[in-house]
Amino acid sequence: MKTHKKYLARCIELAKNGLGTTYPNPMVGSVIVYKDQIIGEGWHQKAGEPHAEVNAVNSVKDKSLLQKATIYVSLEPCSHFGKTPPCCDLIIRNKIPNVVIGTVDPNEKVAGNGIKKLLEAGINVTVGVLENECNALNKRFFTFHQQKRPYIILKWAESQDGFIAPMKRKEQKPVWITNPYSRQLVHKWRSEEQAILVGTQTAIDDNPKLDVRDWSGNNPVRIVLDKDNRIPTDRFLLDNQIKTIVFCQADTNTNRENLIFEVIDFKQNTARKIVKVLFQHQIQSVIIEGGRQTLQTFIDENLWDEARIFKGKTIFKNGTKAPYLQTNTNQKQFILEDELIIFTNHD
Ligand code: AOF
Ligand code: ZN
Repeated sequence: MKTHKKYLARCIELAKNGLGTTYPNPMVGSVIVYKDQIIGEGWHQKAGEPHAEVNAVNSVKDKSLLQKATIYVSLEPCSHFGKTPPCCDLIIRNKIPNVVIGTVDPNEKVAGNGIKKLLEAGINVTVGVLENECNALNKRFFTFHQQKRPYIILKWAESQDGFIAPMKRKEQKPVWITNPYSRQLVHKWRSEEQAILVGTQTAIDDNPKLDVRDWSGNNPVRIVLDKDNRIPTDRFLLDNQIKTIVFCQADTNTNRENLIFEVIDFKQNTARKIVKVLFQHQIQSVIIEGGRQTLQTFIDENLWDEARIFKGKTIFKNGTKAPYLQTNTNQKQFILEDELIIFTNHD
């Protein structure tokens, strides 16, 4: 069991190379072991491209060893024809006698069928090694498939005295509360999520681009709430440059290549309605970066999984109060002089 854990831990490590690039697929890592030596490794890099097991098998130099080897994989090998053929068939075809799996794939198309197929082929299958860690690795993918909504991260920065924006603003520019390192970290976070969401007032006041210019990686899909069509068309968010979903109340706009308008009724359960539409768009994760009202809406409807809050050194004395979040557990760390507090909303 200890050896199994060691190799599964390596699978997780490999899988993490795909953070931010595998959507809508999960991050998966795989290692192939013969006589307690790793003879092959691989991870899933991008949807549409080979799965982890395929890359691991391809990396083995002496393919005759596969018949005596064990393949470790952080997620149940797939049994279906998706964008790529089933990994189970690959394992069976190469006569790999032992398969050790981290956790069962929650995707309805797989969900135990992979394990069944391997067992029926007479393969030794072990399931549930480092299961919690493998579930946590794909918290976004699991939330999406099991709860039929994206994984939701709330993010804001507040001043030492608890404000997210000062009273008066001279120009349409965000007022930075945190230091440049925290700011870069935020861009890294953006690159890790599939989508980023802000409310109307933030779009108007800050004119944000919501891209990852301080980090390398994919730009998330932008999502903006524009209930009353108040956002001026010259704002970056409406520039049609990055895929952007605009939630509005009345359909007075026409979709453009990268600009998609979604009509919802904002009266009640707004957050619930938004996440339902995002699920239909196959969005598996979203980071919500403000403003106060938008963040509070998701908190009040208890539709969030993580809150990442920066507390800067700045003092505003007055302004927009930070959202109200009642919770007990937290992890604290410091990014230079800024305090970062992370809350998780697990039941
Ligand atoms: C695996 N190994 O590395 C991954 C798996 O459209 P496809 O063919 O890429 O299939 C996507 C689904 O396959 C995805 O939703 C998930 O259920 C599974 N992902 N499975 O055996 C992998 N990435
Ligand atoms: Zn597969």
